[in-house]
Amino acid sequence: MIAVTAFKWVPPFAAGQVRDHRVRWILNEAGWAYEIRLLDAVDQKSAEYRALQPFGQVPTLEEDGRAPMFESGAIVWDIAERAGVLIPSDPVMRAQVLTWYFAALNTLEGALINVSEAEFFLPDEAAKAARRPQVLPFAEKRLSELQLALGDRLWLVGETFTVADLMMSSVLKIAASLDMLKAYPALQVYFDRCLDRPAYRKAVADQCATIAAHGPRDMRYREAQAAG
Ligand SMILES: N[C@@H](CCC(=O)N[C@@H](CS)C(=O)NCC(=O)O)C(=O)O
Repeated sequence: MIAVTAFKWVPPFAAGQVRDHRVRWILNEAGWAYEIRLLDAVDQKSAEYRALQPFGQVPTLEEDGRAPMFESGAIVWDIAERAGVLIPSDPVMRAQVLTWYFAALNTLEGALINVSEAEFFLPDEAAKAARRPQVLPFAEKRLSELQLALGDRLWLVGETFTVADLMMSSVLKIAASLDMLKAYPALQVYFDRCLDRPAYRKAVADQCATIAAHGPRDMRYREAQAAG
């Protein structure tokens, strides 16, 4: 059996955004059964979990007979490859898919996360206003470069949706959550096209259902803090 870790609960701004949605999405695309192993803040800090994920983050992938994995990018690629879905067999196309896959995780995600951290984690409007000029222009530059590179193509590589589009649209969810995509109409259309898939809808609906069924107390934040 395959098990994926996810949080019991996250604040509303993060519901549907937590990176286990990527792993659920590719597993749904592959048609592989899996179970979700729910974590709270105490579990996150435990030595048992750190042995699986040294940084205490989600997601991880555990599978009978295989070494456990962490890093959503590594997990999604591994599943796509083994299931034979969303990665073209042609080596030239495959290399292009890999290139865009890394571009999503390396070139776009960090820039967008900086904005997201400013908007969602800084304590007040003054702190946000001070931070925005340091992070927003760079993220906007990246989005505009991506839109230019995409041009009028439907997908990043070739004629069909690939794992590069899965990862890029998952990263663009960060921009969408910040209301940044509407300034890039072609990217917005591309983004909507990528998410228009049953495997994606189920991934996010399942994550949100779990979060809705729990609350902050289930995360045992105080106990985790008390434990040091
Ligand atoms: N690069 C990692 C990032 C994982 C990550 O940041 N996970 C977040 C949830 S989306 C998390 O677990 N945050 C809690 C923490 O860092 O303590 C990946 O893609 O798997």
